[in-house]
Amino acid sequence: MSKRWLVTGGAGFIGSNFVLEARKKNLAKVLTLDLLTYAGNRTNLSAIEKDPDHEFVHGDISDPSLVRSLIESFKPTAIFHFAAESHVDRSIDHPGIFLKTNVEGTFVLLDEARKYLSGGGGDPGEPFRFIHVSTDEVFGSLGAEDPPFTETTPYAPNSPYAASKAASDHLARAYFHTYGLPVITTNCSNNFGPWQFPEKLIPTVVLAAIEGKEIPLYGDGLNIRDWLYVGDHVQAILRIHEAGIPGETYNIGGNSERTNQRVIETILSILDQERPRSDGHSYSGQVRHVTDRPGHDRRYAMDASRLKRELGWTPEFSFESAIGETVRWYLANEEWWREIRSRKYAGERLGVLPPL
Ligand code: NAD
Ligand code: TDX
Repeated sequence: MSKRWLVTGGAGFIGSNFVLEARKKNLAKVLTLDLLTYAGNRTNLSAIEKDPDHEFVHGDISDPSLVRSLIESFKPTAIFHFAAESHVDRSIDHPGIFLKTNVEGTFVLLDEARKYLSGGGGDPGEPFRFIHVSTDEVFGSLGAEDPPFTETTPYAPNSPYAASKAASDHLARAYFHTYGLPVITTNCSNNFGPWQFPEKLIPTVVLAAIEGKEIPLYGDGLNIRDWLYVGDHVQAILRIHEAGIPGETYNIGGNSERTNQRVIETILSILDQERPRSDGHSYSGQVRHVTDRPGHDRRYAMDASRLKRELGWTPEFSFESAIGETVRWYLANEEWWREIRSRKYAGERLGVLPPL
């Protein structure tokens, strides 16, 4: 197989969905580099545990000597960079680790890729690509009547997480313009699906509901996110790797704007059908309005028309069909999330964060 992909963050939510798809379709040999922070989980990749074309390395993207030796020995034809600290609430409490991983880690990867290519590395038959996976949050917040974000919307990050991702996007851009590193940046909206860590809205709601706990809805519950099924995000990234233009950026979105309140109502009505409460009441009685997230962006919406028009990508799943599948996945994979919940994971690495 001539394609060799170095995937960072491949034990996390989106990265593991990507690695599993790449190996299922035998698209490339894959080397996963992941630090296994509280959000990383080798179990996500257990289906390919014995796959001879997948290798897992436990390590930090901000360690230049490790990254250099992996690039020199594996000789990737592409780097897919998913690794990040990804949770906005945690970035508010502990911004430093977001700068370390998202900014410094991205810098190390870009710089080692540059040195590898400028030193004669690379495969003449396989044009090298560095796919930098980013977010809609770099664009800031929209008002109710504003048009969705496009690739030319100015950056206006509002959280430490968004600022760290914006900084990494700027580095990616600079490495293309200054050194000609063939970087493509993708900015995607909110993902959902299997293996999403139970700190994000959708798994939080499912698990709190079935455990009989209060379901926290921040502020007035009318903040809007644009939801995309993770499998559609993975397909978009594969298509961009195949046909995207180096130096360009592509917005990825589901055209599925929903208030948080509506997302929660949809999940709870699925649960009322699939796993009714023993007392016969609806789960909706467990929802509680809680203190808002500081600096909480009001609305995100992505205009993904460039990706559709130029590269022919369209999402396959509607929010309604994929949310049902996702809720059922969490119901069927109780062992996965119970194991996560039983860990004292967060404090162990960061020394500060309380367990969820
Ligand atoms: P996640 O938190 O589930 O997974 C992140 C992974 O990165 C984990 O496996 C973790 O162990 C690993 N990691 C963290 N620090 C590392 C380091 N220093 N070195 C090596 N590995 C490290 O995140 P996710 O939701 O899968 O997001 C993946 C990427 O997609 C991120 O870059 C994120 O910014 C971006 N993104 C996410 C969403 C979303 O809705 N989840 C939307 C748009 C973009
Ligand atoms: O318990 C909750 N209650 C609640 O009302 C949680 C966890 C969230 N919320 C709200 C905050 C947001 O408006 O739900 C919305 C979604 O929250 P998150 O799941 O934390 O996602 P968000 O902050 O929108 O960021 C996500 O999408 C963009 C990912 O975590 C980022 O990594 C990605 O870049």
